[in-house]
Amino acid sequence: MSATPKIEPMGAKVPEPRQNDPDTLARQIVEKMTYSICKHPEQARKYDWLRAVTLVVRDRIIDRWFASTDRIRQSKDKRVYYLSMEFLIGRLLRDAINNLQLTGAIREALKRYNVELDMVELLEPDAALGNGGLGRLAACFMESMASTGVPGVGYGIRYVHGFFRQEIAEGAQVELPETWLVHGNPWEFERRDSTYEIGFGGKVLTQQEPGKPPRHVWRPAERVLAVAYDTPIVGWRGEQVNTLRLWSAQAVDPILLDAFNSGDHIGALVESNKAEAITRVLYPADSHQAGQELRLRQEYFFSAASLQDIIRRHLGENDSLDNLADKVAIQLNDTHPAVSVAELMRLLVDVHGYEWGKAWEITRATFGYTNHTLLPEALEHWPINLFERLLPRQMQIIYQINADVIREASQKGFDGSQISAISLIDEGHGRRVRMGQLAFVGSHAVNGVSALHTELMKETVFRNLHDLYRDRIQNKTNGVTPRRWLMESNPGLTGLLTEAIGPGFLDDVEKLRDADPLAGDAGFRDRFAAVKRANKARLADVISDRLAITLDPDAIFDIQVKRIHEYKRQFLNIIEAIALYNQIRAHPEKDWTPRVKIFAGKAAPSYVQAKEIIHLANDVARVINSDPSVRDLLKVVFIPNYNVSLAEIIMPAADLSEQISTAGLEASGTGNMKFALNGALTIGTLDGANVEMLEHVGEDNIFIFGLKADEVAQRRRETHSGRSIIERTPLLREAVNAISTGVFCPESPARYHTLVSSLYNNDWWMICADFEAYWETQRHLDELFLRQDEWQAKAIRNTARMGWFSSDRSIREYATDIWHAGPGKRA
Ligand code: H2P
Repeated sequence: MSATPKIEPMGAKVPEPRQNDPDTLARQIVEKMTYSICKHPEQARKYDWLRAVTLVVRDRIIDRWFASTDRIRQSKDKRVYYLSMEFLIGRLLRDAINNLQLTGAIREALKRYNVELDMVELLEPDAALGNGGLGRLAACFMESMASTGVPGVGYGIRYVHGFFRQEIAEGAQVELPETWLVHGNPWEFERRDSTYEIGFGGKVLTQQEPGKPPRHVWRPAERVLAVAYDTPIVGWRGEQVNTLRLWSAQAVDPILLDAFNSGDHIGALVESNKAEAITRVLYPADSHQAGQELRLRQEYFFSAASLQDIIRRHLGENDSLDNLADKVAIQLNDTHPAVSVAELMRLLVDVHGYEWGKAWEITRATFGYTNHTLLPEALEHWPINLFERLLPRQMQIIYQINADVIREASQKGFDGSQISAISLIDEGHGRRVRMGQLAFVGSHAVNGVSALHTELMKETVFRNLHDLYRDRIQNKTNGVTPRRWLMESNPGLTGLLTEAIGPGFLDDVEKLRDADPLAGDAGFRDRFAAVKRANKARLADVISDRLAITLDPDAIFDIQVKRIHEYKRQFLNIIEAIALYNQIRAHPEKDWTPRVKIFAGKAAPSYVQAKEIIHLANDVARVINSDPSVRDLLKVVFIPNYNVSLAEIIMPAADLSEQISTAGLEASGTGNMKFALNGALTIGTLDGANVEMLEHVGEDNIFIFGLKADEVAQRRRETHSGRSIIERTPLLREAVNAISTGVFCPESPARYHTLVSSLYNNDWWMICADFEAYWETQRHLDELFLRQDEWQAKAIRNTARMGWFSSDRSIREYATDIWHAGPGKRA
């Protein structure tokens, strides 16, 4: 037999220096339009242009993708696998064009056909495969791994319907399905050759040979196929392209022909529907335990597929799994993929014949776990009977891990209550598997996402596990990618900074520090303010188009955008808006600083209070915006359907960023970083990463108010109530009365009864407790805004000092301290 001839892919070794001049690009766009889309360029519709441009850019990415994959394979470097149930990516075209530095040339090329690049970019649907901060962080991390040269692969789920589309009907949130795949997805490549079978249910057979440990064989009752779809993630300057691999579920038999032929046309499809349901919809709950069987199926499905894929790749390049932890780091993004710990143990012990102790050593050395929240309702735990029915062998393994952990704790002298806190099984609430505990014990490193959050993890949720494994918890403060959140979303500021301090900050964002002294330069301050004003005008246009509300770009743009949650306290912000409204009407003679309060965000469909907060914001907006007595002084806006693309317009347009969570509850925040990087001042509590922002930007440039985390905990222990505070605080009392007497909803005056009574009763979120401090700080900011020189100087210092909050820095820390991988750790 003759040897297989070696065929080099085009451009794989040295990415062929494709011509990137506008002429070549223009010609190639028309070529794609003709031969790939089959449209005469004169008949091309808008979406055809999007597709043609994407395909031209994609060709350039593929060259680099091959080169990166080859380089990683040959170097045998350790790979990093980021397992995440959510990747909130947004649009990819602008990101790719920017990172390949093709923006100017493509804009020019399209102009030849009278097509605007901006128009084309706006047509791309957002890939909204995530709920909020956790999913967006995963997307920033993917981009930063590619930009910093970490050989990273993201694993997740290819949801057919991502995060729901939010409409506001008569003030209330309505959820509609989101359909990002209707026009096809030119970024993804289906990989039929990477298809795995995933089992559910069934039974475990135990084989016992004399003198040997028992062997367990899982015989699942149900099988589903996991099919891979790959999306390239282009790093800065296109030097490395990594892969995001998303799994789609399919039935092993697409149709049961026997059933179909006997006339049962619906029954013939039941199995395939059941299989495909696994990856059909993203669960729209952020900090709430979803609790349904489908969710556990999703978690196991993508964990098991990813592990099979990782092991196949490893065994293709290594003789055995003995060195798995030297070549592979797997990061669990929250507890959602925590079942991977039990699954890897099953694969090592049952399938690859490892002895239990050795398997545990490999497993622990391979996994790292990131915790993103301390909220008890978000810590996943599954009823034992559900877990056992769906994953019988994994349940046995969890019991065995638990027995080992409990033995270790007893040997170290832990008492009964400490052991029950450590146990992987919660005996108190109808017996449940605790996924946080499983992820913790199965990982060599456990991290929080800001300094404060990490300390609180040690003191609260993982107190006893931290006592047992003292070196395991470490901190990795979140970050955001400066490519998307500065260069792409704020070209005006990027241009100004490049002129002023040179382009060095594009490669190393910490060099923004060089702009710090410019806070003292009046000319620079004016130009900085002009950029901000233009960004505010751009947002005002969007709001005018969507909501027919006219805004004055010279007013303070005071913005709170994020998931709607009681602990994030949009309610506090709304109450302050009402109090301000009352004061402006009571004292029209005062010199009020014009202010626009902007809100956006989605509530989990089942989260009643959060939906009421959205309703209230819209009711308040309607009344205030139609009251001529405050016309130019106060406006309230709720922008529907907050998503990544809208955030890219909002972040650069803020004067003031609201980061006002009840202290101790926001693990980090990342919106706080995006705003400040774009020159907004922050009003916030001493919570999450605000604490480190204070350290970096300096106390004169950030506005911190309110109770601290330990004070909140103390008040909660003292059964604090809001009633006495409301009674003694006239501003608060009037605002709360206005809500409870139906001023904002005369058609249904009792609408906010529950929300208001939550304030009077326990004031759990410390809204009443923090109101006065918040109000005072806001009035101080009103005055400051009138002194524009001072305000702009502080804004410049924010931009200049936020470089540390780049996700490149976060990724380097993960790579060094947890993964032992990346450019600094070449094998
Ligand atoms: C969560 C935390 C944030 C954190 C983010 C990423 C779960 O995001 O609450 O404080 O910054 O993860 O670590 P979110 O609330 O937006 O869903």
